[in-house]
Amino acid sequence: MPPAVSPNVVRELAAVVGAANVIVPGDERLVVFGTDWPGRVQQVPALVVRPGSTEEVCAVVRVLAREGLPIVPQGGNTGLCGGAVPSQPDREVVVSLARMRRILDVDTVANTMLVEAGCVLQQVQQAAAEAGRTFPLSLAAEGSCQVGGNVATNAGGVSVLRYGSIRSLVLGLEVVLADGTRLDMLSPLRKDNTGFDLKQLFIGSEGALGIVTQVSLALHPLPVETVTLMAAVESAGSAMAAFERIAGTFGARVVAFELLDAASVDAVVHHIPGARVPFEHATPFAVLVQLEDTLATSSLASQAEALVMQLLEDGICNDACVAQSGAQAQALWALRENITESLRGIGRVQKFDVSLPLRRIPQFLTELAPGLTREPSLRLFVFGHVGDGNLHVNVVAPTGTADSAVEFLDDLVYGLVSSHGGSFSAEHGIGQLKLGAMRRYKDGHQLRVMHLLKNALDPRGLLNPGKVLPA
Ligand code: FAD
Ligand code: 2HG
Ligand code: ZN
Repeated sequence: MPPAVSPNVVRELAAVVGAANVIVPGDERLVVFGTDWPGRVQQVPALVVRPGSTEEVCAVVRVLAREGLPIVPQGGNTGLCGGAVPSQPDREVVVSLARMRRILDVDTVANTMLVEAGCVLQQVQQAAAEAGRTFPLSLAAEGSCQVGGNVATNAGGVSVLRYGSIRSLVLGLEVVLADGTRLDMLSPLRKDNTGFDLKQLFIGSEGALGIVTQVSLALHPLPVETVTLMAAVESAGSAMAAFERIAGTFGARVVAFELLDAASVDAVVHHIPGARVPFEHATPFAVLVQLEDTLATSSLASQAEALVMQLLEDGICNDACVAQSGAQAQALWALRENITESLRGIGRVQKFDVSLPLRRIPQFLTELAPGLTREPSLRLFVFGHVGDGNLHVNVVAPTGTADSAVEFLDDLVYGLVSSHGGSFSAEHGIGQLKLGAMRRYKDGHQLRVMHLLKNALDPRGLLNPGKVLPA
């Protein structure tokens, strides 16, 4: 079979980005670019191109569009739905943003930052901190994921309660369209009602409407006081009762309110050397809470300790640990942040990233457990950003389990989610792994409008085909 990309086109692309930045068949790195983080999807790209500037992205896209070649934008490739890797082998061109990692401007008067899309999230957090500000988006993949990928997935993470998902932190965007046009929506103005707010369309569009090349971000003041605590609770109901009290008392000072079930914590303790549970007795669930304040007028720590005492007295939690140092806080966070990594090697992991109305969460979990007993080898792990209604339900089957043995899980989990008024994808998006749920559970009228938008912006369907929108 002839290569999908002719040698002349490879030469033309090399003339744009440099020969070292075009990875061609025969180079084993192609397999890495074609494999997603969980290892669920492996589709070797026809080519990988690594542009170093917006102008190069435009030129690359123009060549690929002329040739009718499908384009897969790729950031840090930490996505969990197979969105950043091809959906068919040897035909699609991965455009990696990894070389576009310049911090272009930090403005501490307007509290904004302009970055290239390939900046790794941690790099952006560090640059903000060096300027005496915080860029508060935070997720366990922050050492690898890129701001462009965060925008394309509308990433959430652990600080959504206080700062929202990245949509709340994006002031402007630069995007390259499917025909190579550069769309400049970068203005960081906080007020601009000149017609449709087009940048919003691209946030969460998973590379199917355009390639994000630069982002204007909102910065926030650095907190002067941070409190991290973990509490042992008997049930998801008690976790929600604790949230009601904590959010009722601390309001916008609650950054994170995370749930961890015993199985998830055990997985981390077995996987991460030195990981330790801070409680005397085993507990079915724990909640991890982070509070912060930018004013040092009152002691957040003593208020948090007083509230914890109250929760213990009222029997809402059974044990608690308020971190007394940064190292202790980090150790508590390690129990949460390492769950995904700890589950990666222990079997065939089926991931569900769902959100529910908060009051329905305990009942959802009560109804979920019996449904799983149909396949006795399955193990359930539940954790997530429960304060914003987002649960990560991971079901692990022994390695080598046939797809047919776990097929019923989609119907079970999504059926329950739907019956409780929830969403089948809270923060990870659709990619190529959630298309079935999209077809079944997304409102038909909304799907039709999404197709209209896709056809308007990418009429030949070249940007990330086989993703987000079911055929
Ligand atoms: P990629 O994986 O490279 O791409 C993701 C999607 O975005 C793909 O569809 C791709 O085509 C598109 N894309 C990437 N870059 C661009 C661009 N520049 N322009 C247009 N499209 C682009 N997610 C959360 O929301 N919250 C979490 O708490 C969280 N925790 C995680 C923890 C771990 C350990 C891991 C492995 C993942 C986690 N994720 C989480 C998922 C993932 O990290 C996020 O979705 C992240 O935003 C993806 O960024 P990325 O650069 O790796 O994107
Ligand atoms: C998290 O919150 C991520 O840790 C990953 O969103 C969730 O592994 C998962 O299911
Ligand atoms: Zn998450």
